[in-house]
Amino acid sequence: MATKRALITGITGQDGSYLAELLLSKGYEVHGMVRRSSEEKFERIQHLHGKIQLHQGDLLDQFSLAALLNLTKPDEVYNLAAQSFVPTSWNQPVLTGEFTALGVTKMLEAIRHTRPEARFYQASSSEMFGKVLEVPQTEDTPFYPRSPYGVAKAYGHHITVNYRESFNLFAVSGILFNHESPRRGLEFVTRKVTYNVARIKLGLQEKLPMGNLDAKRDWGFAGDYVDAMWRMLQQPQAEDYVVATNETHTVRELVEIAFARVGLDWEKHVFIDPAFVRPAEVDLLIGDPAKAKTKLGWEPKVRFKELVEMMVDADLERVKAGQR
Ligand code: NDP
Ligand code: GDR
Repeated sequence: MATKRALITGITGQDGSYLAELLLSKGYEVHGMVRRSSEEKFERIQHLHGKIQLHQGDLLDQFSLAALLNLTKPDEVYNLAAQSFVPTSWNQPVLTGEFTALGVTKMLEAIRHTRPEARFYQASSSEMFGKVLEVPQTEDTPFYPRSPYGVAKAYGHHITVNYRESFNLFAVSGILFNHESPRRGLEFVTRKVTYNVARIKLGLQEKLPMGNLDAKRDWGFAGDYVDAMWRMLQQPQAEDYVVATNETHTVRELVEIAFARVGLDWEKHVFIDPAFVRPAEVDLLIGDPAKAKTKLGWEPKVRFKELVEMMVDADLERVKAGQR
């Protein structure tokens, strides 16, 4: 069988790095789109150097997308690139809309005109459910986004469905709930907690400022979730799927488990700083992955406590080695 080719936007991000590993392990030729930067670090994919091919492009530049599709001729396109941090979306709502919403249309248009046979995955989000209208949330739960990021992702979802129905593209929207790993960005709550717990344990700092400890999330492991993305593109028909663990936990539980892992009492170190409280909150996210289980044969392997402990352990090693 001919080698399959995949193009990943957002390959330098958490999910991009795990997806690239997965596709390489399946024998794919992996191409990644990266933004031009004055300093190219690409830390998350350093270990894949020589195994993947990187090309410059930007979701804001339609021609760069079409050129990349022409060059790489992918069988599968995974659109993971986005402005993905919810609080930033209140400070930069227009930019978030340009990347996270219109960027999807730009990619879909590029596919439609240059590579219509490619299968397309759009990284949609549980943030679209926002002020939830149903518990747990399924593929049929209506959206009620609570941030400019959630609004932009809802646009990305609908335009993906629309291009599938209008132009018969194989385009799917994966509605993924929060997923984390030792490669998670430092500003997201899980990694913020595990990294700072490691620093506190090693005597490098004393206190940890936090926002809303009552917020609830359905947290899974990024390594498990990229496998669901791939499975969606192997189906006979393009459909949308919820990917989640079907468990919900509070930020307080996250903090408790992380501090307990290193034998510390969180209440002696954590304080609430209003700077980390959001203008509007998503209070109770819990996804029902029944369709993914039945149709994709997908199930989460790593559960919440194991995930948090894995991240604390990894951060302890990193901080000891003087890394971030
Ligand atoms: P990250 O923030 O770790 O990675 C985002 C990626 O997008 C980076 O590679 C970044 O590149 C790239 N990017 C941002 N803007 C542009 C642009 N204009 N042009 C090209 N590339 C750009 O996100 P995750 O890996 O965590 O998430 C992947 C996707 O899944 C995102 O779309 C996110 O919104 C979505 N998602 C994530 C969930 C999660 O829990 N992780 C849950 C549901 C959805 P650079 O390195 O140059 O900044
Ligand atoms: P989220 O992730 O907004 O769900 O988006 P994040 O980890 O930033 O927040 C989760 C919850 O924790 C609460 N919280 C804090 N959050 C941060 N970042 N820092 C804090 O100090 C803090 N204290 C409490 C937040 O209020 C929130 O309720 C992630 C991103 O990956 C999106 O791209 C993705 O679409 C969704 O998950 C699903």
